[in-house]
Amino acid sequence: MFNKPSVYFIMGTQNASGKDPLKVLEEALKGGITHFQLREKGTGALQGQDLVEFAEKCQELCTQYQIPFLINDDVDLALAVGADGIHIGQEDMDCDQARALIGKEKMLGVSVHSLEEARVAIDAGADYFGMGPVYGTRSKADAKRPAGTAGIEEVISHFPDIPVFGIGGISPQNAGAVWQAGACGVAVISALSGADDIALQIAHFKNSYKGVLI
Ligand code: TZP
Ligand code: MG
Repeated sequence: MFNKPSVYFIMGTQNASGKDPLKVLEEALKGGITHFQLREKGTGALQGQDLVEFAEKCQELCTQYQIPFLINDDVDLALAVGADGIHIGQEDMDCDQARALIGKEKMLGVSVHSLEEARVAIDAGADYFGMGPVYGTRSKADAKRPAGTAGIEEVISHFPDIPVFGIGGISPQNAGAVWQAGACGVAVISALSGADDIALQIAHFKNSYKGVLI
């Protein structure tokens, strides 16, 4: 489920760079992403029934390619479409509450920025962490300052059993430090959604783990 090197794709319709978001997702699934998160945010974001229908189509595609389908923040939507899990940030509901709502079987991902946040999330039954932004990002309006990889290393040294994904501004060219820090994967929006050849870009991410750059 969290084998290295994992490539976790995150996308909402706002990230599809003018392309059909479902085509972008299918290209990414064909190309070998290991996880997918629907993160529908900002002006023009799908809502209500439109969002449910879009999420159902994402779920169907992920099921077809046997890749876990997670939803950002929205537990009700995750339960409605039978997603495989949810991902929450520190400004969302408590991890305990999220775990209680989704039950034991679904995956719970949590964004953490410190050892203390990591401890709380583990106690609540988090399955993995997202940590960032590692580098500068234009994909999250309220992103904190770039944190580099020191925090990832620290959390992994204290909690070696929980998978950690680096997130924020990660490309195949700068992913090396994320792997070096011990992350199991990279979580990526723009470097995949904006790629001309998504499958090739995924291959480059996976090669970056072996220290092979293009
Ligand atoms: N959380 C921290 S940075 C970020 C999120 C959702 C955005 C990552 O997007 P990109 O385009 O890969 O920098
Ligand atoms: Mg959130």
